[in-house]
Amino acid sequence: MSADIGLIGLAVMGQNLVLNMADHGFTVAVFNRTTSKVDDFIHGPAKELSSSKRIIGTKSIADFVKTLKRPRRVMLMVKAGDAVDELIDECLPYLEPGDILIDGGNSNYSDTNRRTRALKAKGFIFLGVGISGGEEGARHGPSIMPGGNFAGWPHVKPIFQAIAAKVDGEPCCEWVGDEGAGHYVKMIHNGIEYGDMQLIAESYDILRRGCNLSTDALASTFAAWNTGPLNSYLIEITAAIFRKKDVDGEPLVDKILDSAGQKGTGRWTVVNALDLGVPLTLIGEAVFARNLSAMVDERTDASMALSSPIKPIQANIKEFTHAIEQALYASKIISYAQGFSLMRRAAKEWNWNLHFGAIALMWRGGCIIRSQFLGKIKEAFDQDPELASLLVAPYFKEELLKALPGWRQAVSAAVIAGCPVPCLSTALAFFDGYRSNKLPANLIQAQRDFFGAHTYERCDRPRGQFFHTQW
Ligand code: 2AM
Repeated sequence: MSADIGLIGLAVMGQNLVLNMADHGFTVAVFNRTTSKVDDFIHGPAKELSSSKRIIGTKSIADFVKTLKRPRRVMLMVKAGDAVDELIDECLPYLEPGDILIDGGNSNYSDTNRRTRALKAKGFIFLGVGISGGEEGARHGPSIMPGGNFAGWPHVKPIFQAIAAKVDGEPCCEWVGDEGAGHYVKMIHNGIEYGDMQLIAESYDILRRGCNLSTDALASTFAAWNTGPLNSYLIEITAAIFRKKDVDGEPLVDKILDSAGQKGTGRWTVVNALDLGVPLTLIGEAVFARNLSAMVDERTDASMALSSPIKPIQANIKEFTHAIEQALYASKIISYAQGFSLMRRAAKEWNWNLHFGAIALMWRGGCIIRSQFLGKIKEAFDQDPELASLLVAPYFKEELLKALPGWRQAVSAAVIAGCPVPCLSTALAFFDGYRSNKLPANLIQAQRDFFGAHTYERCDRPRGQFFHTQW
């Protein structure tokens, strides 16, 4: 009984988390269904740490559980879905009430809601923990978003905060909320990541196909953007991608097939937004843009039938590049504002006490969307935790209004040139819609009343009175 925590599931993320925990002085027991992977790990990447007994390999769940200190902390890093339920069922006979099961995989928050409740009823503590940062993050400091049964938090807090990324000395790991809140916030993180990536891709497209910029010039442009308000991991790696040459010396990015994959968390985010009635337009467009990109053959046929649209953009490239930077920045503000609005709505729906400043801080380092910008979001929520939308926070309001002329210029130039900019343009449409005290929904209400007697409210009468007209 010497291990501080046990981890089941030795794929790369699992392995790297174990190494990270052991590096921070924790003793970790490991198990994997295919037990040869335990040997491979113990004799491979974990060799040094296992010879000093920091990492203990086991070959059965019974042996695995025997090595754990009480209350036992069992972390699962396995494929989301049935595997998690199966493993929980396999572990339970060896555990006792008060032991803690932790799901660190990419589970759907509704599964985590269900598991937290079911295990609580049996006396066990369940935590659903979102982890972001990929393989590198897991090894050297991920962003960790814990939720579930709060009773488990004190037992894992020292471990998770030790291994998480740090920004200004603060760990990118704080309690998120009850039941599936941790996995929910991780899902939103992934949705925002879809949006950020699509915004960057659209900016690239305008500059590459619209303005005919070389990949070297693109690399310099993105590197310069990375020193300003767009400073972030994704902008940084984008500059590096543009610099990378293939074996023949040509830019590698030009040779990569333009068909984007997805694992589904972006889609989950958008489906959830539709269910909760929150206009998450930017991430929605980002998911659809990936869908459209994947229709490679159909697009190829259509490009011949309809002829490709691009007309060169004639502009002062320095000024125009700055306009795109502003469009990208403003659209990013819109996307995060939409994402935080969705979380606020979800918190109400499931009675989660979400701290939005803490969430922004968790994303500030370690994860894929990490950026300076998230520090500003944290400040905005620190100043006003009840903020209705980031768009009306004093700092972001100023930033949006400053960026607006460049944003309009970039979007309209893209539209005229025929460069598809679904996310940059939906962001602008949302901004203009959000700040309109008149939208054309009066006509929609008239139509609904016309064909279906759905009734309407009137501007010149109090809310809540409904009228019907014989049209
Ligand atoms: P494996 O090595 O035996 O396949 C990522 O796929 C991780 O999840 C791997 O460690 C894998 O174990 C594990 N995994 C997937 N399905 C599982 C299941 N039903 N039971 C236990 N582990 C599972």
